[in-house]
Amino acid sequence: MNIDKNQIAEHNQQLMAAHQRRLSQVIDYLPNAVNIVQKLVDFQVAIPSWALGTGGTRFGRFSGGGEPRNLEEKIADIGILHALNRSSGAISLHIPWDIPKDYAAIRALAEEHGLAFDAMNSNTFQDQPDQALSYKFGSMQHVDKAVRRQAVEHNIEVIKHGVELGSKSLTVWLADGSSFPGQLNFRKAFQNTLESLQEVYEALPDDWKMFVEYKAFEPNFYSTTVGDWGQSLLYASKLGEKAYTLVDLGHHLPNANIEQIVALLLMEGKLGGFHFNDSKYGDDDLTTGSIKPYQLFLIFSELVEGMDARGMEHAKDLGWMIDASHNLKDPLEDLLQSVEAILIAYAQALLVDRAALQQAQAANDVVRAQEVLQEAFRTDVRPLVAEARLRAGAALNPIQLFRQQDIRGKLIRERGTKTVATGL
Ligand code: AOS
Ligand code: ZN
Ligand code: ZN
Ligand code: ZN
Repeated sequence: MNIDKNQIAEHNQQLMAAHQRRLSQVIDYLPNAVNIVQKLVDFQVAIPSWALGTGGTRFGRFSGGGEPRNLEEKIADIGILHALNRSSGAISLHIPWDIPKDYAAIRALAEEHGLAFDAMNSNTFQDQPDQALSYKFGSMQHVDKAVRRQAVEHNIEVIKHGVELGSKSLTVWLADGSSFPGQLNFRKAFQNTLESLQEVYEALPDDWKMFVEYKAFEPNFYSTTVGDWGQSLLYASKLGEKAYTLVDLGHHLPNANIEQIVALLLMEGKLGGFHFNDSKYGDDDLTTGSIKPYQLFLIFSELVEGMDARGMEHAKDLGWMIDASHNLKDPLEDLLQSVEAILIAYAQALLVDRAALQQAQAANDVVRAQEVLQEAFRTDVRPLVAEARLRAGAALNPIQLFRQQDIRGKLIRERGTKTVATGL
């Protein structure tokens, strides 16, 4: 199942006149529009292999059909996304859900779709059928050294798979923690985890990064051993210069000021990557930008300001990924919406008049500072995002083309209605 260039060209032709009209209105009053469009073309958001199927909740799962049944089909799905928007040019794998049987073939397939291999993800939050020791009471924090050793070895294994594929980073998300007071000695749990992470860090190639992802709660409900950005930063600082904190938007306690967290991590040179999603309550993993688009913009505003201050390249120097689950929507349509929301927030952040904001801050002009931010947030940048797609050879309206071509219908006919994508 491939989308060919003619289908995209035909679709774009139909929408061209309306697009040009909307674009010319925006370009009229945005002096740096051309610049922004190029930055949008360059910006790529990785898609995790586990976001291509229906996630469900612990109460049930309602399969949508046509879901990818193996790594090859997952790559094909992301190939579809990337053909439609030219902004999803990377895949993030999860071991053991995505163990490649033939590295060369998998690399060639990804290349065919223009996809790179983003961060590798390890899994010590589940027991696998052939596993010797259980992670029921944690992995890297475990009181038993043999369990910790098994978790370390698994992570080293994941790095090896990644090296074969050309990935350059490992994301470690640990479910470790406790559900009841007294269950854990916090200090020992921290030290065991640090020691385990150090052993994995030792095995990291020189040009790799390690991302330490934090999460406030779930699956553990009393304490999490990497529970917030302070704990993650402690680990990353103690590990060394190849270790960074990873921010998943859904992993904070309610109302946390994520934009401030991002600003300070960037200041310390310790922000490594992002998992985008949105939520109203906890780790809901809803479509990015569907609940709190203003927060997403404020986060991007800090990212742009902080990265520029450090001379970082927006598109290359942080790992950008979506981490979401789909209970109701078609996963591919949901991912198209998420990527669009990310690009919109990024474009709005690029619009912020930094000089005016600095002036307002220096003068304690609170009203002006708010005006400057909201001027950017309230600008309709959708024509710029669409123009970036047009220039990159993608579709002006990816979801419309996805539906016109009945891509889900074709996938269902090819793969069947009762498909369960491996993973979450
Ligand atoms: C879990 O809550 C984290 O967000 C992980 O980043 C990710 O969802 C998990 O590793 C998927 O397996
Ligand atoms: Zn995550
Ligand atoms: Zn999560
Ligand atoms: Zn999440």
